[in-house]
Amino acid sequence: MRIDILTILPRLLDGPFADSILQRAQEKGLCEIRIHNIRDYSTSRQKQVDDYQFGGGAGMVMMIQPIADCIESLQKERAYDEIIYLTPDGERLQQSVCNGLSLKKNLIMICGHYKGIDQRLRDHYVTKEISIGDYVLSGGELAAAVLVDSIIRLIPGVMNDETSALTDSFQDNLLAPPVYTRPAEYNGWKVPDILLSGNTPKVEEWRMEQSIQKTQQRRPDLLDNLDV
Ligand code: 6GU
Repeated sequence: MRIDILTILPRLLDGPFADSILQRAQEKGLCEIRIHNIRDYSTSRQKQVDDYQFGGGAGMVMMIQPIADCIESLQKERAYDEIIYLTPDGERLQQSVCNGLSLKKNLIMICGHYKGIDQRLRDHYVTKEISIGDYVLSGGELAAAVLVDSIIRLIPGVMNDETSALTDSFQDNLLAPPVYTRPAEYNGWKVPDILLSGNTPKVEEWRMEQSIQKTQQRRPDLLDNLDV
């Protein structure tokens, strides 16, 4: 998979992809993440990327030209499955969206700033608009990092234990059960006996019960579209 990210703050994205799972995924050639500085594509003398909004009002708008030229130059090289705009007024991200995007080959992500990008970019280039939750960030970069992470870890071969992505919270609309590791007793706090029993079917049954109980308590909304 290849992901091209368009931003006016490329340095914000240096960190998130340089470590751990995302770094290894790139080294193994399972994904390629390219950051593009939108300012590099501005044809204006001052490398302008934003301007006042028509109709007046506070806040700048990101201009069409630099972003359109960047997208078109990328499209000359390859076909893109989705052009995603990260924006608080997009569709709220959930696991099913991550699962779907993890099957794609080429993605573009556009990080918005200020009042956002000129609506004509959304009308003519953008194919998907995503928000990562009901709160406002100062720009789309951190949201793009979240989205990339959530997608890349699902690509086969990226995680050490491939089954572990399948047992995440949300993967079956249930929250994950509690987990324990050694020692079996610490400070008098014991690990549930069932986990030490070696009885795998009973352990699985217990985990499922715990998942359902936790989901009922914390996220009853998830149980409305349960498919177990
Ligand atoms: Cl995608 N962008 C910004 N600026 N804020 C957000 C968001 C995105 N998702 C939630 N809040």
